Amino acid sequence: MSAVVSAAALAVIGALFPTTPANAAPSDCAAGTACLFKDYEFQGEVLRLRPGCYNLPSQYNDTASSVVNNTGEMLTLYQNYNGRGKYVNIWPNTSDNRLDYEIIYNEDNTFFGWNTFNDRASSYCLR
Ligand SMILES: [Ca+2]
Repeated sequence: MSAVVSAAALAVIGALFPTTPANAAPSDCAAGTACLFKDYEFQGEVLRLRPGCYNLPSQYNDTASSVVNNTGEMLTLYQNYNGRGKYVNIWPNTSDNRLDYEIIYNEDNTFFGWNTFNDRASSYCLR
């Protein structure tokens, strides 16, 4: 009986203090935008990206684990700030639910190989 009461009490608390949705999805990244997620499967904190080339804010540095590119532009994620270091291309209108098995290029645009890019992105270009 007490368990029923507790559940009812929790339901009331939930109604009073609604939480953010637990399950994010690529559709949470609006059409025409690109987004980085801190966790796999489009979970965790999301950062919406702007057209152009930028360093990631410090709180998002080396945290991206999944990505959505709902734009017609190429999204390039770089391992270092200022578009430096190894990089991975996220093609237009694609998403990647786990940045852990990627085609990686060296800074000189030569092919590096397949490797993880999880928690590595520090800057990006969307163009
Ligand atoms: Ca990095």
